[in-house]
Amino acid sequence: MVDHTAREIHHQPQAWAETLSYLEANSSQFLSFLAGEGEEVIFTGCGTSYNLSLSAAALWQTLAQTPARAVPASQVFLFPQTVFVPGRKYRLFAISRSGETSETVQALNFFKKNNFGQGCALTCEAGSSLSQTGDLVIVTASAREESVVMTQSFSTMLLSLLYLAGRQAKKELKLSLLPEILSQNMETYEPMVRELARNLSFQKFIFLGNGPYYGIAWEGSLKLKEMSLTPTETFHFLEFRHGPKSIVDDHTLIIALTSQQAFSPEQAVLLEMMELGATIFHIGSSRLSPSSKLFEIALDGEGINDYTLPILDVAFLQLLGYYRAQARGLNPDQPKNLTKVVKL
Ligand code: F1P
Repeated sequence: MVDHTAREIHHQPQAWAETLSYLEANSSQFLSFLAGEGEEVIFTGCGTSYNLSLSAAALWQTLAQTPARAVPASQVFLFPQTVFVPGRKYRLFAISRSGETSETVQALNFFKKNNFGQGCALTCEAGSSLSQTGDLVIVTASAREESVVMTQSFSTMLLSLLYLAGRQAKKELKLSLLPEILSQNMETYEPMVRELARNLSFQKFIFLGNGPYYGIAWEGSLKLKEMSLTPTETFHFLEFRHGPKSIVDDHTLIIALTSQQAFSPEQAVLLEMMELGATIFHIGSSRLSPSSKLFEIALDGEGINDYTLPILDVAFLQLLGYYRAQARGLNPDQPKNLTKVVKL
């Protein structure tokens, strides 16, 4: 039975390709927005769209070399003094698949009403409330979803922000290679991820990521939680040593998103956790030493770097959540307690 979630996870390469064409065709409009005033860039959203903001901020600051940070939409209007400094100008990216999440719409309206700067609405839904408010509106319609949980919408909207950051930085990221890279590697590694997800002996799930991978780790953590009703935790790699590692045992699965920049210290953490009994699901460019407690996806080659690898990682985490939900007899299309949009 092909359900919405499975179909949308597998549609990501096509959504990416179509969206890159859309971005290229409208790039002059987007780049003129970016040329405007704004000392710092704020990315905001809720749930998955906040996780997206975490990665987007890390990628943006690195590439565009302007200060960038991620803030949950509610904080924009509940604690504005912790987000904005009076007198400074900002650029806000309000991110929402539906374009109807109350907090995100309220955040963009609050930002504009208080004249903090220019606001961009990034959504999959043309004509949504959010899209009526942005000074700039980016609609990734190719990533529209029927599912409750966000999958292709997350990676496609993040890819759009990476595209803009790369254009801002005048850096050629070869993003057009990514759809085929993802398509080939999903076909190669999906069976392994499905086998891992079906192992119901794991009781603790820890997600680790650094820099732009940290938001991806949070997103993988949320996917597993939403779809399979599994408690999860998320840390920066080395933070995990400072106490939380106390819970590691033979029933612990660590999902590790290593980087090219900090692979050596990340690898050291993983070797230590394997000695404590953990099984590792590793996605990265370099390989760890073979082990019976290691499931590994190695992604390397042209077009794969610490800008693009975070976006490639997320599809495998979506598959982990999807297949564990199935293994637990749950319907990923109808996650317990959740609705497609949270309207207050
Ligand atoms: C945000 C969100 C999702 C969550 C669920 C409810 O949606 O909180 O992150 O997974 O689907 O909505 P949106 O603002 O991006 O539409």
